[in-house]
Amino acid sequence: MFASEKKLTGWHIALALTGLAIGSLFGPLQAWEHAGLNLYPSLQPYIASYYQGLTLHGILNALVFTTFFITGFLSYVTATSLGRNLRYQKLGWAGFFTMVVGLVMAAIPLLLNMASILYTMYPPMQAPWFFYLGMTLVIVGSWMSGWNILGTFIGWRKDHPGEAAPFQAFASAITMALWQISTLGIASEMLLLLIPWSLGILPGVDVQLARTLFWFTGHPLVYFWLLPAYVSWYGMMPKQAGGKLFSDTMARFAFWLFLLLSTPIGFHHQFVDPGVPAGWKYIHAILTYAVFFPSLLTAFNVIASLEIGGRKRGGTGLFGWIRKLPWDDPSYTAQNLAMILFAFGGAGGIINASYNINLVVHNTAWVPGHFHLTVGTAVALSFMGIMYWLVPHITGKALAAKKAAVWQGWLWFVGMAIFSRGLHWIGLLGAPRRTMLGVAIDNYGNAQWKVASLMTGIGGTILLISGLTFFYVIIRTVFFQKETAVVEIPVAEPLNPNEVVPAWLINWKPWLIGVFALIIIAYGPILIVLIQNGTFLSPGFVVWK
Ligand code: HAS
Repeated sequence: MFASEKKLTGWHIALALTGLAIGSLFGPLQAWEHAGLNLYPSLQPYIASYYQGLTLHGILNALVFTTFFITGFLSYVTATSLGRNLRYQKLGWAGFFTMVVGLVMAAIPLLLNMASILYTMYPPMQAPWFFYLGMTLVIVGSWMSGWNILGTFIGWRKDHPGEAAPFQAFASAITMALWQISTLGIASEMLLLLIPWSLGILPGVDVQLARTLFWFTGHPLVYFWLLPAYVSWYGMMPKQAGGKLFSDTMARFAFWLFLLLSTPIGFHHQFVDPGVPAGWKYIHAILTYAVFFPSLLTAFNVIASLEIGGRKRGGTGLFGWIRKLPWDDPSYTAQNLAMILFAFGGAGGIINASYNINLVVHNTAWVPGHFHLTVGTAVALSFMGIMYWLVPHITGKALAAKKAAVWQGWLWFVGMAIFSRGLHWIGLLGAPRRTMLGVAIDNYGNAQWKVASLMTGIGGTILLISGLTFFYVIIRTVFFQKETAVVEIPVAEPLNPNEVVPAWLINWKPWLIGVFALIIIAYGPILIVLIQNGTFLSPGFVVWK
């Protein structure tokens, strides 16, 4: 029944993996550079510098891998969990091809070292207009996939008035709604500022306004990455563990809270920006503390669900159930390990969010330490875990090298624990982020940085081995596996089969009103001030050549 969706999702995953394969190769190069071994000169003339490598790493991993995987995965999950085909098949493919065209347009200047402006694309660093247009098309393509998902979901609701949709589809629809709303910031930045500026239509750019529009999207972007992992943690992993979802109602409530609270908090990335008054930063800091709660609800609900599974499998005692979890299942193991490191990444997030403590860590290596635990592990390792059942499900082939796949998850866990510990530590010692630390250490003569930077090198090496193992397993499965298998989609049932989802968790209207009201309160007045005071004067700079 879902042959066309399988094809669509399969192509999304193929592109996602291409992005990951190229992007992640630069990770170890950066890690080794920090440890004093700079291999970038040996890549010349193909890769000009550390900064070109870092830009490719950020864009291909954090933007390309994630966006292709998420749009493909959520499209499939929505269709299968609602038990109906995607409503607009052609739109799904149009979205995919728009993303591919955008990717090619952005990739050319990236590979030619014309757009080494890092994944945050901060002006006044300036890339050619077709780079910005390419990135915009990737977003427009993802919108189209979102319209398809939301259209399918709306179609189901029309046929089932007043009913609660299956959890996986509900959670996918919320994630896509969040994406549609939050990307209005970056779309405005691209269309109104960066593209006209790079074409010479605008005389200059207002850096403060551009950064504000960027972070309007940049923060909810992290939940666009995280929520598909949560779809699996809530909606699939309890089944893989042999358990049930402890509270379906609480899970839905957490998703609504993410929709409500993800966007109006972007200023926590701009605590040191001089053009934003402290009062606005304060409001965003408070709301950032609020968005911590749905993740705390998630920790409670998901661990309780896994415990049910562990106990059903014969586990006893306070912690004895943990040993009984299916640690021989690579899909499960990768995701459970991802969760454990996420607890540390989340704790670091609250430090970042605290206005005064942020001043200690902002723009230091601490921040990449934080986001390698969150997007680099909670998200990326969970997606790898999901692919360990999704790729066999789509191809009809049994997962090859299962033991190696289990090891892959552990290697990522250990490698990332060491790597991010090194980055957090060296950041606390004052090492800046996005800097060739190998050079800086010698010039600043800070001996204290040596051990921590060595840890990033060791962790990066283990991560490289893990990444290669992942691709070995996937390539063997797709191209060389002869054994066939019928792999079911894991669908977690609620613990209480009589659990009734209350109407206020089914009805979208009040939540959407709340979302827009909060955005207007948290962003409206300050955006008006920033636009009124906008000085579009800054020329573009190419600082990386
Ligand atoms: Fe963040 C910077 C605050 C979450 C990603 N963040 C970044 C950047 C990225 C990023 C990429 O307030 C850098 C951007 C740049 O380039 O400049 N972040 C937070 C907060 C949270 C948070 C409060 N971040 C994420 C997630 C990300 C992500 C998720 C990606 C997916 N972050 C910040 C701030 C900055 C920032 C500031 C700016 C810093 C600066 O100055 O530049 C929270 O949402 C975190 C909540 C998480 C938890 C953890 C819950 C744990 C769970 C798992 C439990 C299960 C277990 C398993 C333990 C509360 C759900 C046990 C089971 C067994 C069986 C054993």
